[in-house]
Amino acid sequence: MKEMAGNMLALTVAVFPLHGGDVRAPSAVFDQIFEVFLLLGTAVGVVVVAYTMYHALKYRDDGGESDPYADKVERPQMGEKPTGGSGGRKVFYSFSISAVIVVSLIAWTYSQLLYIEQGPDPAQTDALEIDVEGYRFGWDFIYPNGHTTNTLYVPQDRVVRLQVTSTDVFHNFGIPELRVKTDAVPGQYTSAWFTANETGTYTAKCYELCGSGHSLMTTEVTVMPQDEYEDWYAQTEGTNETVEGSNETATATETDQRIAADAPALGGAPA
Ligand SMILES: [Cu+2]
Repeated sequence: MKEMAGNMLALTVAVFPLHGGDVRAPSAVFDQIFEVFLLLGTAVGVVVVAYTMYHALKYRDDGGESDPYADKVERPQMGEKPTGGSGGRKVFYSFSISAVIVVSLIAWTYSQLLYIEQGPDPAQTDALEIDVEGYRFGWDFIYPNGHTTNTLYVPQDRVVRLQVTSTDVFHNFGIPELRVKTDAVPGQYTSAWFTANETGTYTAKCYELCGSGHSLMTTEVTVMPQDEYEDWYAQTEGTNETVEGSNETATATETDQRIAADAPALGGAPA
């Protein structure tokens, strides 16, 4: 029976591939990790502080001469080891409960990060593959039909897989809001993935100091509704927003001008 249900599920997934919107976005995963740690951290803090306060109050020196616990506890004499207690039961419980919490947190976080590392099953998702090329100082995005842009256009609710490389020095491509970040190394491709559940404009940045224009090495990421994206993509066939060579030069020149304007000390000769 269980097996049959499993087969049915596999069949359903095979016939109807997971919609990008059903995939847990990296941003949701990281938000959840943050929330779990915040919640547990707060709980541990509250327990520890409350326990400390309670005992500080209970055993405080109230100025009285007599020891109200004299008949309840046996105080050790100087040089004598304390006796009594509960045979280390409290220590045992606190150690084992802490160990269980810490080990399960590590295991759970690790499994979440493995998911981020590997991404959703490619057989079950209709991912959009985009090549990203970093150069001093900008980004080229190359779509499956060969179309190249300097702004990243992606559809909403679809898994986007990036193959990131560099044509000159080390860069690092990241879109903070979508929780994507990966190295751009010349001669090598590194992959990253994300899904954007909301349309809008995000910012991609370079996260590896790569020269005087590094801080200006930002670009826009535009997330469009799926049908709008299909329309846009259909009319990109055979056209390039960045013509090989000429536009890269234009971008570089533009960046140089921005550097010169923003920070004369960086680009220009000393006055
Ligand atoms: Cu860079």
